[in-house]
Amino acid sequence: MTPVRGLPAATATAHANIALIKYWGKADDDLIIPVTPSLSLTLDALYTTTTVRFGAVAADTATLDGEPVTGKAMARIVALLDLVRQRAGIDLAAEVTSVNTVPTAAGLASSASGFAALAGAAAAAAGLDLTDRELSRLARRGSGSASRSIFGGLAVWHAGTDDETSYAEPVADPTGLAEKLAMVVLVLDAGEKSVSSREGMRRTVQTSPDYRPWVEAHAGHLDEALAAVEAGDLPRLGAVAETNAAGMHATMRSAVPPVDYLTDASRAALQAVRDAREAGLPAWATMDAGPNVKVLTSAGRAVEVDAWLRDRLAASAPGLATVVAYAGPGLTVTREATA
Ligand code: FM0
Repeated sequence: MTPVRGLPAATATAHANIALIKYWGKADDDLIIPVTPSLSLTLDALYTTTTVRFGAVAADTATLDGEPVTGKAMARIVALLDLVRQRAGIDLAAEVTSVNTVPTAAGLASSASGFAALAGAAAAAAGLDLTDRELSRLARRGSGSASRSIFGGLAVWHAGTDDETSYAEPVADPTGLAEKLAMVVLVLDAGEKSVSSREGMRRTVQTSPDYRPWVEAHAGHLDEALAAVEAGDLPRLGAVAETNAAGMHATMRSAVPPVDYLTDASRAALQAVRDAREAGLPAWATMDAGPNVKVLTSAGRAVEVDAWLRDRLAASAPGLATVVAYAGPGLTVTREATA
């Protein structure tokens, strides 16, 4: 066998998460300290696996699904690698290989699973032995939502006030509600979003008259959602998740210039979710920085909800792809054995 130069490689897998109570707006752009806390469900079907090896290349390189990563995306990876190198006291370039497992090219390649996997793999490859909380803080520096993808099931990201206090952790879930939840992802448009979430939230914080009122309502939303989890009450959780997400999108629409991720297909899907509920199905909608609609439902009825929505949207969205996802696990990391 040809010996490989450099430190032993490490590989990490992290799953995507969808926020039920949203993060939108930063108090500190550099450290990625959010204005609000947030609550999310980690999903089994969408994940990223990343391998990092230090010392085998002359300059940092990264590939995603076999394609070289360049430009701004590469700069964000290098910035996270720099944090890891600094902490480990090493000065070696890294080779990063990342694979996104997103069924049917769903256009949901989330920065959450990506930066959580990168943080886990890079830290282990640099020989660091970090706690989950430290990994959450490190992943946060890559992308805020990645702080939550260190954990499986339901996770809350405490906003905090500085690097030390801004981290995610699992939510107390006495009834095991996470395992009874599912998300039906309606993939309405797999293309690149026109305004990045980074730019969209900056513009919203700076210009939207609806932003502060949303932040004020947000604390009550999170309390309500946590109380719903405590009680194992899906309808209660679904209702507040829908309200919180709708409010977030309203803040964007009144930003200057407006940020509107909703397309006609999104609006039709939101109506279909309301109709599904009228028809007695458990279904509540949430959306992020793009046109796709994610439907919170129960694990036991997710297949039925998926079929109902696909049937209802068949005429208006002929090419509709959907992904049915259940609660997923937290970060896993393996380190290559030293010879
Ligand atoms: O996930 O600027 O993490 O709470 O998905 O990299 O910190 O991509 F709807 C938007 C995602 C925010 C809500 O923000 O931003 C949520 C959102 P970064 P992210």
